[in-house]
Amino acid sequence: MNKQNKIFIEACNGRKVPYTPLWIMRQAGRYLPEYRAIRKKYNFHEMMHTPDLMKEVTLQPIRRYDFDAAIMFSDILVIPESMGLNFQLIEKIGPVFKNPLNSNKKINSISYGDISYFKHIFDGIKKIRRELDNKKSLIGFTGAPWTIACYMVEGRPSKDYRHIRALIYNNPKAFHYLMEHLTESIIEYIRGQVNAGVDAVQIFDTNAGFLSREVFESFSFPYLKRIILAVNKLNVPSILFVKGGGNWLDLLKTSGANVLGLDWTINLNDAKKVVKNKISLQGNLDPSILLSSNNIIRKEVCKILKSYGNGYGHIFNLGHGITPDIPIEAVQTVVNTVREVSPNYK
Ligand code: 1CP
Repeated sequence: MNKQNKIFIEACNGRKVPYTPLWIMRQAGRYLPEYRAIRKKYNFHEMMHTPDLMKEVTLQPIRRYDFDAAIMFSDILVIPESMGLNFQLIEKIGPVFKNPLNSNKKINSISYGDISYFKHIFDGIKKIRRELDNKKSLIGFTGAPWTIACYMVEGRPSKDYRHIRALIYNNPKAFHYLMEHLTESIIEYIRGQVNAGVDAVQIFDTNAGFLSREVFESFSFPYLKRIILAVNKLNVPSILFVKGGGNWLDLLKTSGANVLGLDWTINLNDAKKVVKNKISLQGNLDPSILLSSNNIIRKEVCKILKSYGNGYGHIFNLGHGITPDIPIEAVQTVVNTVREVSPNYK
């Protein structure tokens, strides 16, 4: 079956589909008991870089929920690792770098990522694509240069990312040097993902909301556009998720992305008016709703479907990642409701 028959890809391109396809951000993660069982035996890096484990964890949510797309199990921080900056995942903190870029000298010593570092990831993609049903899509992904740079400079998750924000003002040359090296490395990494078999590429700019619109526009957006152009040249849909970018849709719609991922702070109907049906929209249920009763979840999922309304070009998703405390039944309620109710809007 060719790519055109995958419902997720059809929706990315705004074409006719029988129901609204869905997948869930961070669907391959710790809310799943089957993920936790594997995670007990292996560390995060072993899971990312062992093709069979990567395949297994990627397919777990598809087996359980029959989502329309699988997202490859990996992390945005493999890019810094390919540049020689390693991190460890520390319980209750998150990713922590041993040697963050906390001086101009360290930033200026950065060079392009080593593509051979991704070999096992590309092997994993090939294995997943062989086992995944042809009607389902495999989403590859990357972090945006800005979001990745935040972790490299700060060295760990931060409440405000103020050191890298200060760098933009104090040493824009060093900042651009880092962004340039990230952008080129990311483009090579995406090429490898697409060659290995991913059907679409999502770019996560999770930390964009820490910037003013003006700074985002000059210091992050140009790099995003270069990456999107590179994805588009590879003939797979590009999905841009800019967390906190709901108020910047007039700008984001010029990114060249086929799909804009939205967090829950914007109404889908308002967003649809801005993009005028030319760009598909992905989102945007608040993940915290999944901590409520099934009745409430059902009602809120219906509201999202109604807010997009009639027509194509909607991919159902959460407005951000699912958290480990969310009950597995809550996700089943989302899936059932989307499958049952969304055909009414087609
Ligand atoms: O088992 C564990 O303890 C690992 C937790 C975990 C998981 C499951 C991390 C560490 N990363 C991942 C996988 C992951 N990360 C995926 C895989 C596929 C899926 O979606 O199912 C994806 C797409 C990511 C992307 C990612 N990593 C982002 C962007 C998206 C987002 O959620 O905002 C970011 C910011 C990261 C960094 C990161 N890696 C891991 C954690 C806990 C974090 C966030 C740290 C923070 O709070 O800033």
